[in-house]
Amino acid sequence: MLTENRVESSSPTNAAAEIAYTPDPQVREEVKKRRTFAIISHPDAGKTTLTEKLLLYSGAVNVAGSVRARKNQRAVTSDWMAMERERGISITSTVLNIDYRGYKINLLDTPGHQDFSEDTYRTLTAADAAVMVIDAAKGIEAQTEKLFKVCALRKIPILTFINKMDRPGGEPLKLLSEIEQVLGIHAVPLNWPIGLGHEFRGVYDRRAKKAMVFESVAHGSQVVPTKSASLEDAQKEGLLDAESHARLKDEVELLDVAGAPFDHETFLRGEVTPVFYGSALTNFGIEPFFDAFLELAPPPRARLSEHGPVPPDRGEFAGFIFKIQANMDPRHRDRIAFVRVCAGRFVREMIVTHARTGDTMRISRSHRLFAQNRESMDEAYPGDIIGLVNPGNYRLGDTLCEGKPINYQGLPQFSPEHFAILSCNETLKRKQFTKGLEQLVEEGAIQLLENPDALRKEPILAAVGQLQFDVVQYRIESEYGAKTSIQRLPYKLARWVEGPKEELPNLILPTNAMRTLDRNGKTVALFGSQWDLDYCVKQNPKLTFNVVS
Ligand SMILES: Nc1nc2c(ncn2[C@@H]2O[C@H](COP(=O)(O)OP(=O)(O)OP(=O)(O)O)[C@@H](O)[C@H]2O)c(=O)[nH]1
Ligand SMILES: [Mg+2]
Repeated sequence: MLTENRVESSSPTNAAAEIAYTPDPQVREEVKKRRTFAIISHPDAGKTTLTEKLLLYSGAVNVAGSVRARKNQRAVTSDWMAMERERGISITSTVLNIDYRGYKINLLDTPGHQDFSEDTYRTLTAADAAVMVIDAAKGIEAQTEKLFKVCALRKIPILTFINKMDRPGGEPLKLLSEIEQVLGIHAVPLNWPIGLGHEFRGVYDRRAKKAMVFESVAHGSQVVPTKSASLEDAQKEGLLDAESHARLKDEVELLDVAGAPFDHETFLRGEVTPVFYGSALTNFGIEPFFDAFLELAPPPRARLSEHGPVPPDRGEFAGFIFKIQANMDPRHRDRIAFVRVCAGRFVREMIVTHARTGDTMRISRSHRLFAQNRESMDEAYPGDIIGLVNPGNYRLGDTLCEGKPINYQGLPQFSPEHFAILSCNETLKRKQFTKGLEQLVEEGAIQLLENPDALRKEPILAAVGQLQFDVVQYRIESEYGAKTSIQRLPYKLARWVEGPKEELPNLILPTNAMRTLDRNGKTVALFGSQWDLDYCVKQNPKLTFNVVS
């Protein structure tokens, strides 16, 4: 299982004292304006659709696209990869940089499918808050629960958007108690749906005490016309008929009497989640949700390094690489390293230290990212995400900084559970094949092993989820032009073998296990079952078998 195999360094809210610093007033002002958050959930709950609508409401796009766009329809911005558009699912996380109501927002749309959760988990490390999307008809689904736990562990504040209220089946009160029971967090509705399913017409904002009724527009591609009125006047002003008005008043009264009030501090500690109902497809409830999000979500906070938490408002720049992606822009065909700025001011042409290697370098090619598009970025502050052209020396988890080198806490690591041999079908395309594979490994799209005892040295792919194999094959063909074939191997577990140097060659493996080497030359044993692994551990008392390297 994925979560059990995840290994992460200590929590970001470690109690160690902050490192000494002098606050920079200009950086502090910029920090206040930043909101960086990830949208998470089980597949298909509507993350990408919600993302697109936030772009629409911020004015970043004029017409919202759809996930499964027909011929002359616009496709969504954040599913930009060919395979994502073909399958109608998100495969890789996307960064979108938007300005809205004076805030600088970095929005991270993540893939829901568990086979791509390495990417989702890494992206979450770059977020200061999360929006958890729930499909109203389906309730809390498995992957949402897992991702919720990761956020809870990192104490990231979570807002809940209950989506697809336009569909029959979502019972608002039941969903609230499901959140509380399954996830163990208090849920406080900050708005309440007016009508359900086909009758879903609007939301009641409990804090502003205002009813909002929306008018639908074709395909939800534009901002929807909205009428609002106080609860008392909603009928008089023609928003609601007598019956719905009476029902809404009853429901609101019940909530006010029965529910605990919302407390912002408790939310920031991750102990309560504000809940919003809406429909990303029809845009009903998007605007009030977005506004509340800006009011509630926190600006960037101190982030843990090996020297303790580093405050964001110091003058010296520091950031870490949480994602690498090759070939985003077909015009450039290069590799972009995504740097989350965590402290200080970044300016283009700045000289920074690469903390892992100790090298210093000048950063001249820095970009602001909007899905696959980019523009030059001259300046950045905590919360921002910079796209750097990666000549090949950056790795996932690396810290870049000014001044005394620091290393931000590491990215989560995963133990692969699926293994396969990948072969290149065309001898003449061997070079492209090797280059493609190397770059996808650098992205963390797949892990690579080799069998030192095999006669033909063919790469062994190691994945957390099998769909990763499909992605690698598809991308090596479409982005590097080499057709491949794949042969699955019968192993289910990988263990990094460690111990005294002289003991390693004495490793005794059961017959249905395999000895391999990872890219750093470390020994990795692959096993067909837990039983084989347990047996092997007993046979080799001087060696240890670790879940990750
Ligand atoms: N009826 C209805 N359908 C919706 C709504 N929001 C999204 N959908 C549909 O649900 C499907 C999945 O939406 P996506 O936005 O791709 O979901 P996702 O959470 O991004 O999925 P992954 O990224 O693959 O995990 C699409 O067909 C959407 O059109 C909604 O509010 N109502
Ligand atoms: Mg998606």
